[in-house]
Amino acid sequence: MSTLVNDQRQQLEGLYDEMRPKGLYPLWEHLAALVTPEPRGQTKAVKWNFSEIRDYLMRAGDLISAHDAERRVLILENPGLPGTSGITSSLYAGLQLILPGEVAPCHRHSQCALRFVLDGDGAFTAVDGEKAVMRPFDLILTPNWQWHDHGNVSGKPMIWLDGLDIPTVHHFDASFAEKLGQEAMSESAPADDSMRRYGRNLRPMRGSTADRRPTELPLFHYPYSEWRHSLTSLAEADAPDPHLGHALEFLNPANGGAIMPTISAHVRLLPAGFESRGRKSTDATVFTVVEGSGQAQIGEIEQGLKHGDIFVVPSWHTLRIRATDELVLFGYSDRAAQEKLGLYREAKA
Ligand code: 1HN
Repeated sequence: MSTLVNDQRQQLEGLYDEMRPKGLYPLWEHLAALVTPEPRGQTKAVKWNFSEIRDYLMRAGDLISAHDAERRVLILENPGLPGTSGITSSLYAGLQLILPGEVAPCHRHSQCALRFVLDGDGAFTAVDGEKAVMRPFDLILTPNWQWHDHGNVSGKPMIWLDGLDIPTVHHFDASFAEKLGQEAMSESAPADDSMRRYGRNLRPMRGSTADRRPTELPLFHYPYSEWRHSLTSLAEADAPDPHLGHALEFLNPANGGAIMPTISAHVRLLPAGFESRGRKSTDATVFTVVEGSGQAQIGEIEQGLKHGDIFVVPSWHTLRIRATDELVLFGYSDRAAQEKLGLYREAKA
């Protein structure tokens, strides 16, 4: 617009002033910012450390019960997205604490959630009345609109990472939620029942009495013992991918697709001394360091990585990872949603 003569500019400004109160704006002043040639989000490449958050969580644990809080969670809000409760523009992350003997009461909502266990052993998440026993670094899903409650029947505090699609649901203005009105749902199946039925790359024949979970999302527990074994096997079978290391995506056994409609999750192993080549993708990703240590270069930002770190790789920021010791990462992103919408892209550097 710089070629306009002063008089024209003045008249346009007058026009804008008149239109503004009527909710009308000139696209030609906004087009470049609205439709960018490449992603230009506000999400920052930040990092938290588990042990620091844990101290604050334990202090919150002295002051409010899981029952009173409904969910005793500290939100990890991205400093680039203040006031949104988002860790990225589409995803939320929080750390949840349940103390021994406590219950987080049963509810359901439109938002999809995953839990990744960081500390403690032996609490449970029940989904539609079926318990999954939570062990360190297990992945547990509570897909949208399924009843879920948590309880800590172990003797130690239990802390996990909650990953939800809250900003995505907010974007569509499609949030519904309800409480069951009881602490826990009555038991509908023995603990780990769906893992026995659906957890081994097989499923009960459709239409048989054994096929009892919702057909579209039958499995909700991916234990560390199993995914770690698969990663080890992959690392023995093949050289690491130059950009990803050894990487495995968690799958929905019903269709071979992502674990939930809006959220994808994966794990990766980078051998000691391995240095990945650069890769960028449109799905901003939340990572946590399960094992080992190293260094991540995220765009222009360098982050040291150690056990318990939670860090963000924003959309279209080139990620390079150097593993000092054998490094194992868990990551989740909105790739599942972007692929459905035809938006997902990645590029190698
Ligand atoms: C939720 O349902 C849980 O069930 C945790 O543990 C965190 C954050 C926002 C909305 C719902 C849970 C949540 C949440």
